[in-house]
Amino acid sequence: MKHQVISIVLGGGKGSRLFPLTFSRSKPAVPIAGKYRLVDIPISNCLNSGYNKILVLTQYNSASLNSHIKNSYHFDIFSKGFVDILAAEQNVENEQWYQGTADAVRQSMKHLEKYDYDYILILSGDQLYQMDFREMIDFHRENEGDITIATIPVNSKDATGFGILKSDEKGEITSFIEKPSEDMLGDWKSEVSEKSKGAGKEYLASMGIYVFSKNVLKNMFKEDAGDDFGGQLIPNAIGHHKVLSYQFDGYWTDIGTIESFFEANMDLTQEMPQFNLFSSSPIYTRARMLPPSKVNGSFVSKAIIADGCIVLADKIENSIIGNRCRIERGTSLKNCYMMGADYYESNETKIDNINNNIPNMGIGEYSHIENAILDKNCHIGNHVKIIGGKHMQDGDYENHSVKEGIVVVKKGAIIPDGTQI
Ligand code: ADQ
Ligand code: ADP
Repeated sequence: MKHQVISIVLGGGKGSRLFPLTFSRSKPAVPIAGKYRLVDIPISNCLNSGYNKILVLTQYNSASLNSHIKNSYHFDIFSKGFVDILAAEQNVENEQWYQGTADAVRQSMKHLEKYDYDYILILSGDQLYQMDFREMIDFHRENEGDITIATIPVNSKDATGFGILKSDEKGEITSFIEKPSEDMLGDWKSEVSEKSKGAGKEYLASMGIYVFSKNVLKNMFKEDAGDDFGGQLIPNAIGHHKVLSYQFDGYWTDIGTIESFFEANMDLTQEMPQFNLFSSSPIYTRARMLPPSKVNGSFVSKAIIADGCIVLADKIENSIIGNRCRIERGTSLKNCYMMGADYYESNETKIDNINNNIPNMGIGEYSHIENAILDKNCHIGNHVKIIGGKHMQDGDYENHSVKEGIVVVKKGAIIPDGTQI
């Protein structure tokens, strides 16, 4: 009989590292790559692996996540598939929000009771990768694991941001340390492939992707094995359960900060990006029925232009232009992620804009924008100059924030003609 898998996507706590993109929406709903949302990545990996029972756990059940899931994922009734959102809820037994990743799953276990399943697949909501989870589940089954952790070799600089582990020759994990400091790393090198060694990646990191056999997780929750997977539950399991390392050798990146989010998006504009959007395993998202984009008189290089855009710009380089963007003539963009708009402005609204001295949605004429993320529905005027770079101090202002030299213009911001940032 075919085994049954339930997938749980950890949709995020506060998402404060992605602020201001998470100011008015939950982390899974943050737009990436011009037309997707973060949550589409783990969901698509599940669907492409044939696993269609998916729960997304989030602290903030914002309207946009709900509408995205509702409008994107439809299953025929015979498939018994679903993508459901579980937001942290207060109830008689529990007045607190999720206390950590394991606590989020613990509090959701009651919703799982009604389903038949053999394995729980736990995924992070803020990672960019393509993985066939069937191979990981097969590895877990064949090696009779209780818990299997997907792992990847990393260098010493990155190692401090991850759970680092060591395993024996059979792949059984013998020790695990969550986010060690650099001076603790000495003993933690692992045997890795020559290729990884050559790249200086000699530490084996947890990817935060776990397979649990059904009763193992249930029993660990009964024993109160801790609120966080990396901090307590996984280290507590070692020595008591068979915990296996499943080494992954594809592209995988954590996109939990503005800097890593920006880099991952910018990489997609390269000739040979590390993440392949043009693969036979599609990334699913909402089908929006938008017209194809129109470009007129622009020099465009290394750019991704999503649907429904009108681009008259002078130059677009190394940039992602999201759905429904409008960019007027004379304007240039370099190293930008413009997320797009949720709707087109009507002619009446445009007349109101003129009367109220508000630029139309999109970017006006002769503006120049570099090293920036423009959140959705921005109104950026004519002759605006926004030039991010490492010279800038981090800060948060009314209409924009600066993080690691990247300017993030807030959702719906109005940036008048002639503004310089
Ligand atoms: P981190 O990513 O730092 O390390 P964490 O911040 O706990 O761990 O987040 C894991 C995932 O769960 C993220 O997608 C996050 O948004 C989400 N999450 C966090 N708190 C949540 C909550 N209260 N409710 C719902 N979702 C929540 C983890 C592991 C490391 C491993 C890295 C790999 O702990 O061992 O190396 O992932 O990225
Ligand atoms: P996001 O989470 O990306 O910031 P939302 O989910 O809040 O965006 O908004 C997306 C949806 O809201 C779109 O489907 C769009 O149809 C609708 N929408 C938002 N604002 C407006 C508006 N002013 N007029 C018409 N539709 C709107």
